[in-house]
Amino acid sequence: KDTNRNRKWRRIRRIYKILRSRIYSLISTFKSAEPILLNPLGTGSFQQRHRYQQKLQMQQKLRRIAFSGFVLSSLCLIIVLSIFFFFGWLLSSAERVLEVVRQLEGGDRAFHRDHKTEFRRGAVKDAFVHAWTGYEIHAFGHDEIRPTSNITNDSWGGWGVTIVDSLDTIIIMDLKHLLPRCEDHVSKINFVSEKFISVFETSIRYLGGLISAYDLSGNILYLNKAKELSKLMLPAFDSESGLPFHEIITKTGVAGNAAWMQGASILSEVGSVQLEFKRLARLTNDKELYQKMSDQIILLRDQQLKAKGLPKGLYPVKIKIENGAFDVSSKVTIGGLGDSFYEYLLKQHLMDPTETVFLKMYLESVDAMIENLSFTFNGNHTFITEYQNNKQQYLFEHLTCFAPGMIALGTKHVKNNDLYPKEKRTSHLVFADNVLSTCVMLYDVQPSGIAADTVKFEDGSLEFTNSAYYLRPETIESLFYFFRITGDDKYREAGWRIFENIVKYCRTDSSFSGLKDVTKKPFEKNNSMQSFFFAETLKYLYLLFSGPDVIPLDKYVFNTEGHPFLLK
Ligand code: DMJ
Repeated sequence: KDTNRNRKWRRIRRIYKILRSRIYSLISTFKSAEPILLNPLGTGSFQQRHRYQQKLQMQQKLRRIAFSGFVLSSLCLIIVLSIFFFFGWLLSSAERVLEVVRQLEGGDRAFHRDHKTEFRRGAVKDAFVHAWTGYEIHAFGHDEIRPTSNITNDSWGGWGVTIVDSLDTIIIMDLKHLLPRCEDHVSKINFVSEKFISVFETSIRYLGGLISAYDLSGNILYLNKAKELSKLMLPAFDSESGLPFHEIITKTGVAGNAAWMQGASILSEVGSVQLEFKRLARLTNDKELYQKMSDQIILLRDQQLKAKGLPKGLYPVKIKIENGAFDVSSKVTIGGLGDSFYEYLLKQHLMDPTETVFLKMYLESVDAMIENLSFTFNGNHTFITEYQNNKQQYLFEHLTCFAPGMIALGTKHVKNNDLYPKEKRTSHLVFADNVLSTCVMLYDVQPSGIAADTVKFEDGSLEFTNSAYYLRPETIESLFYFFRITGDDKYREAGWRIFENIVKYCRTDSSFSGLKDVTKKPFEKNNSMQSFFFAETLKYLYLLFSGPDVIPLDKYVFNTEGHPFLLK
């Protein structure tokens, strides 16, 4: 029977025969090509036949050489490959390739370097150099330059906070020629002061800056200076509870809280100096200091559990320094006065994954943020609000925009799957992404393309309760984390838009300035450039346009002032 199958086989056989005959005829053409192409023997003159014979011999010789060359090189290749194979070279390089593939699969596509990204990275570096040059010319050694009047400001201890806060950015941006002058300055700083200095700000900017510069460069000068400063600051922790006072006179060790605080301590201040002192404790092998820092946070957790009427995971901003008790009538916020306390819960766990208590506290807080503090504006913009005496304020601060980045970091870099299962990570990441898109929207809606500091979401409209811009980093910080973690280019695009507008409206002849009002033209400048513009805003922008090999997130953790510490 001429079935379909038989017909198919016959066709295959026919194709095979055709192919075979084609190959044979090709080979025979090649074989006969020689005498046809050259002069066939037996015809022509003696000289012609002689020339032909010579050519033939030469051709045969060449063929022999080519053949033995081929055999020899194949043998060599086999020998070399087997040597590499036995010494594991091939294996480890395959491992490296696999690692790249794994990262790509995890969404980390930042490996692709392209012209546009390199250009943007260069533009951010240029902005840093522009701002730095102005500071160097007009204010070197002072805390800050006033960017429009070019006079100096010294309200951060007067030790040149811009220099210390910028050291690691200078190293990361590979602007090392700027370092000798900075090092000379750092070596001459005398941290003994007769004036009160802020414990929190000194810790995150100076101590954090020095530790990070040491972690990135290994230059012992920075570590020695960090030790010198921390020793002078330690009396600030001599309170009944062990929690740090707000300010200290380093000359006398006298510490206390400022009058404006009306006897209370602030959550973000007492709860976010731990990362700096813990990293230093590791570098100096001071286990007691390390434990002391952990104990402060445990005390706050115990006091939170005792406080009445508070949702689990949320902490009011005012605290009694004597025992860490919370003033439950004070507000709960993830923005200013609360922010970095939550950030340091996660980061202390990343620093030491065996301290699971911090992970538990952190996860409770994120859950509580979603449950109690988050709202949707006009159906599609998620924001995190403040709450006081059981009442939501519907206020959203630029400062809160660090939270999406923090959450994204946790979803990727917490190793403990039992406490942080996959489904929870996914829902947290989705929430964080929604909040980040609100942060970006708040830039995009302004005529300046720059977000206001505080906004109130009210009945379908936005009220800008503080329309200034202080060159803050938080949205850019979150864009950086999101790009690193998802590899989605939209985060880079948003960062670039923000950067372009900063250059357009904040750049002065000598550096960059904050704006008094981002909602109204001509976007008047406020004559202020805080050191976090160098330490965070420009650093996170630069990292946004860098590959993941620049400060990899599994090797470093950033303090709240953008200073990366080694995780070891
Ligand atoms: C920085 O000094 C730190 O990030 C701090 O934690 C709060 N915010 C400012 C920058 O806005």
